[in-house]
Formats: sequence, structure tokens, C-alpha cells
Amino acid sequence: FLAMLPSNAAQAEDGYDLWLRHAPLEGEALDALTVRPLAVVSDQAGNATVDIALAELRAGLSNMTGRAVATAAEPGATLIALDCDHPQIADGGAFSLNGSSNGLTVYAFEPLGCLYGAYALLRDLAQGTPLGEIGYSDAPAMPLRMLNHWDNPDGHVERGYAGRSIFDWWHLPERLDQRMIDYARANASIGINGVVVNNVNARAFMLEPRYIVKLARLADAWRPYGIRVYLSARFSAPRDIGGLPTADPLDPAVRAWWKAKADEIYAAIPDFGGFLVKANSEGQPGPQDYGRTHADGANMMAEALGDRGTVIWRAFVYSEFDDTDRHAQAYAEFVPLDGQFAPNVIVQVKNGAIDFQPREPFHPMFGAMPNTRLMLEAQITKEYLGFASHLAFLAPMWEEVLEADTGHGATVAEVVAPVGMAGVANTGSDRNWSGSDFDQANWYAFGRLAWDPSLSSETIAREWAAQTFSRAPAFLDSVVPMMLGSREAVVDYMTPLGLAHLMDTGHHYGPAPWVCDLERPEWNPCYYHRADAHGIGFDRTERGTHALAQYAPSVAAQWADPATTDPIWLLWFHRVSWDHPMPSGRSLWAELVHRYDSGVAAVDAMAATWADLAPYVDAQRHRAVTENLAIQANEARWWRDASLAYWQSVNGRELPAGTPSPA
Ligand code: GCW
Repeated sequence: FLAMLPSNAAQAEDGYDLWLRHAPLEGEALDALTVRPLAVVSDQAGNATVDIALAELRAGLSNMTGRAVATAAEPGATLIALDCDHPQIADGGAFSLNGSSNGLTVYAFEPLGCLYGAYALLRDLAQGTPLGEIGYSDAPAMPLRMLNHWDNPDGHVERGYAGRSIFDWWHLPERLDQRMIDYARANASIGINGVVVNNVNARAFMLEPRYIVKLARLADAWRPYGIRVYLSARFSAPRDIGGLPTADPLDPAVRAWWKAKADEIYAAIPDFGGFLVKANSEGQPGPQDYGRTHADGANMMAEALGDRGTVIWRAFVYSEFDDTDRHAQAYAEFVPLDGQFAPNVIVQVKNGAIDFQPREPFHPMFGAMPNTRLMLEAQITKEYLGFASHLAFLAPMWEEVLEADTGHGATVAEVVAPVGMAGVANTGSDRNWSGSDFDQANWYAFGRLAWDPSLSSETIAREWAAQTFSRAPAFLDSVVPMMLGSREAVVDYMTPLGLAHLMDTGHHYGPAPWVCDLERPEWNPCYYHRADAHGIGFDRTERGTHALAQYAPSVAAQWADPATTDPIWLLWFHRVSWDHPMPSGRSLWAELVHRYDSGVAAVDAMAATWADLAPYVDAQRHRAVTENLAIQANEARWWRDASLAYWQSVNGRELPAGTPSPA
């Protein structure tokens, strides 16, 4: 009876294994691995990283084949060999896989390349590709592929929806939770090579010796996986914990303090990555407190690190004392500093100019600072996309940004490729790591895109779903389109047609377009939609805030005229009347109603699709996803009905004929 079920259906699973399940193979893929005994070997065994690669391959292959895997070459065996000092392969983690009917060799220049090659091989095999058909070379497109944890030392995760922090600072350094190893495996399997362990809203005491020893234990555990540790550093630390009267970056005592701090960290962690800094942003201290610039602050810390590490300085700045459009503030502060940052400084820019909305146009800083190393910051945790209960696959959102032509002669991906990408992590203490099974896909997709930003969302969704749930083609043909449309559904039921930041205050969950009484104007949803009886939208053209002028002329031109602006950006850049004619032939009002309805319908369709996929998924995870989809279906209606009721209270209009009635 069991044999009649599609694979994976019988096992109970809680998602802890992520995409590294290595479920049993069948058919040709299984035959290719079982015709003869299987052995996995390397001349470089004994190196910690190579040993991990060997162990991963042996464990994964034995799970997939149900057979033991030999650790030495036997006559007549199918041999998987790791050659990890091959001179013809580049460094930085590159590898080449060369399969044949007799086996497969992973070639790399260094152990880390072998580890990445081993994970790639497991990924291919887990998707059902026969060993002999595997043959290609690969290398990371970007040097820095990082996770940023917004984890506080007390275990709370800012914008975390997957339980408590995975970092057990209390018991470190003596006790290293196994989760720290499993976390490193997951990251290495998708090429992540840097981790900032603490929140950018940083506590200075994380720089104290008692925390440095804890961090050193993590660094030791992760080093063989190719992961370097970084710390978020609080700019005022010389005052907070250093006993100095100032944190002025031009003060010699302050500079000496940071230099000594860096030396102390490097003594414990020779490959420490560096500091991530949120300065003069949302109340955090920074160089402007002393009349200095971001460059003064960043360069001071960069000097302390020297050629040992990197300062990653965030560009997420906006101020309550600046009454210009929030959209324009980071560009205005940073672009004039182009060329002034030290070579070991990176400026980290969020994908869009506001804040991780379901859809934002790319940040105008990309391409506008040719003499500064810019890195992209994406948010894996879904602060503004329904937390972990709403299903939204984010690869299409990141793909949209990465592919965007900045008008400065490069796409966003090309601008950041020489530097890297950071993702705000969605991990937590939940058994499934990410708060929901489908949120694992966002962690996975972030890593894959940082490795290769030219990968399509569809490729990523397909490989993730095959490894995570089932490689059955009928399953994949159904689940992949569902994933690909899921983020657009969220855009439609939350913030269609370029609307943004209408989430309720503070927690950012659920609709609140009516909120307009917060002290800081730019935190009010009404600041963003500007709806009244006549119309709706934010005019960023020269008739409005002129923020559009920060884009290159060719880009600004695409968005200058409401008649020719793609409807997905319409209300982001323009304020139009409720009767504004849309390309669909509908009025703006009718189109808005239509989009909210489409979003709700799309969630209902996801629920129906998922229900049909029960035969392919173990019962535990199937039910967990089903339950989340029920929440999402209710809350999509909440978003639509509350938003429409509010717009109606403003514009006094009836719903267009044929609109489904509220739930
Ligand atoms: O997205 C916003 C969040 C804050 C966050 C801030 C930032 C870490 O609401 O929680 O603080 O951005 O990126 O600094």
C-alpha cells in the first residue's frame, strides 16, 4: 500500500530539516546510485571543511538511497570524489561537478568550494537528476552573502515571527546548541558566508569581553562552513561602555577606543568580519550627534578595523526634523558623500526608499554612487507582508528589484554584484525555523539569489519545493505557480496600485489607512495615501515632492506621467482622481476595488490548490500550511473590506456594480 503513495506522503515531519531532507529517490535517479556500491572520498580528508562535505554527502546519499555509503574507494564502486585543491578552479567558493556513468568528481580550488559543490550535488540529486547527467561549473556572483539578525541579546527578535532568537547567549561560550551547527549547514548549503548576529538597534554591551568570548565560540563553530561573524555596533559605545565623555568620531580618544576594541576582537576571532552600523536613524546615535558626517563615522571605524574587516554602514535614514519627503532623505544625505568612504566601507541600502513594503520601486541610490561600494539589504522576515502566517514567496519581489535598470548603465544586480546582499533573517526557535513552512522558501531564495542573482524565481521555487516537499512533477507544476503568484496577491489585498505603508502602527500587521494622528507625520498611513474626496496617491513629480528627480532621467521619465506610468507604481508617484482612467478601461476607483478582490480570490485559489496537494505532502506539514492559508483568507478579506470601507468614507462612492459583498 505504501508503495502506491507518492513519495514523502507517509512521513511525519515538522520542517526542522528545511530543504536538506534528502528524501528517498526512486526510478532512474535511484538506479544510477544503486547499481554498484557507492563510495564518497577525498584526498583532502582531515580538513574540517572537507570532512563536513564528505559527511554531508554520505548522510544525504544514504538517506536518498537507503544504503550505506563507503568511505573508501572499492573496486567496482560508483565513486564520488572531492578534489579540493584543483588549480584550474577559482577561489571564493567556485566548484565544478563532473558526473559520468562511473561516478562524479567535485573539483574546487579550496575546501569551501568542495563544500558548496557537495551541497549543489545533493540539491541536484534531491531533485531527481541522475548522477551521470550532472556536469556544470558554478561560482558565487557576489563576494558577500549575508544574513542580518535583528536578534536582541535577551532573546527577543525585532520583527521576528518564528519564536525567540536562535542564539543562546546565556549559555555560551560553554554550551553550543546543536541548532548553531544545523543553522550553519543550512546557510552553507545556499552559500551564505556572513552573519551579523545581533540587531542593528544594538546594545553596546555586546562589544564587551564577556560577549566576545561567546561570539568567538560561534565563529569557531561556523568557520568550517565558510561563515564569518559580524557584530552590529552601537555608535555611542565609547561612551556607553568605554567611559569616554564623547563618541565624536574625530576625537583621538574615541578613535583609539575603537582601534583597541577591534584589536581585542581580532585577538579572539582572527577572521571577524566587521561591524554593521545603524547610525542617526530612528533615534540611534551617530556621527551627526557631533556635527560629523556618515563618512566621518564610517571611516573612523574602518580605520580601527584596517584591512582585517569591513564596516557596513546602513543608509536607512530619515528624520522627524526633516520635513522633506521621507522617500528622498537617504539619497539627499548619502549621495553627496560619494567617494568619501574608505575602501573597507560598504553602504547598505534597502531595496526601496521607504521600508520593505510589499512593493517598492528600487532605491534611487542604486547607481547614483559610482565611487562607493553599495550593498543591497532585503528583508526575509515579512514585517509588512503578513508576518509568518501569510504565504508570500519573496523571490519575485527581489527579482523585480535586482533586474531593475537604474538608468546609470547598470541594473541593481550589476551595481551590487561586486559587493553583496544582506537579508534580514527570518529564523527563530520554532521547530520549522521560520515560523511557517513556506517562509523557509524565503531564506532559501535569498541565499540562492545572493549566489546568483540571474536565477529565476521559478527555478528557485521549483528546486526548493522539490527538496522540501516532493519532487513529483504534478506537485511541482501546481505548487510553483502558486508560490510565484503569492506575493502579488499580498500586494493586491494590502497595498494595490502603488499604495504603501498602510499597515497598523508599530506592529505593522493589518490595515489602518485611517491612522493620521501620530506625532511623527511620516509614520502615519495618511502620509502615504493622501486620500480625500477628490483623489488618492503621493505626488512625487515636480508638482509634488520632486523625489522622482532622484532617479536617472530615463527612469524618471517612465514614471513622470500618470497616463504612461505602469499601474503598479501609479499611486507611489502620482496623486490622481478617483475617476482617473486606467489602462484596463476601469476608473481608478473601480480598478482599486478590482485589485482588492483579485488579491482575495488569489488567496482562495492558493487554499484550493494546496488542498489538492495533500497526497504529496506529509500530513503534519500539509495541515500547518492549510491552517495558515485559512488565516490568510480571513485576513485578506479584512484588508480588503477595511480598506474599501475607509476609502468609501473618504470618497463617498458606492462599490462598482458586480463587486462581491464583504464577508
Ligand atoms: O523596518 C523598520 C522596522 C524597524 C527596524 C528598522 C530598520 C531594526 O520597523 O524595526 O529596526 O526598519 O531597518 O532599522
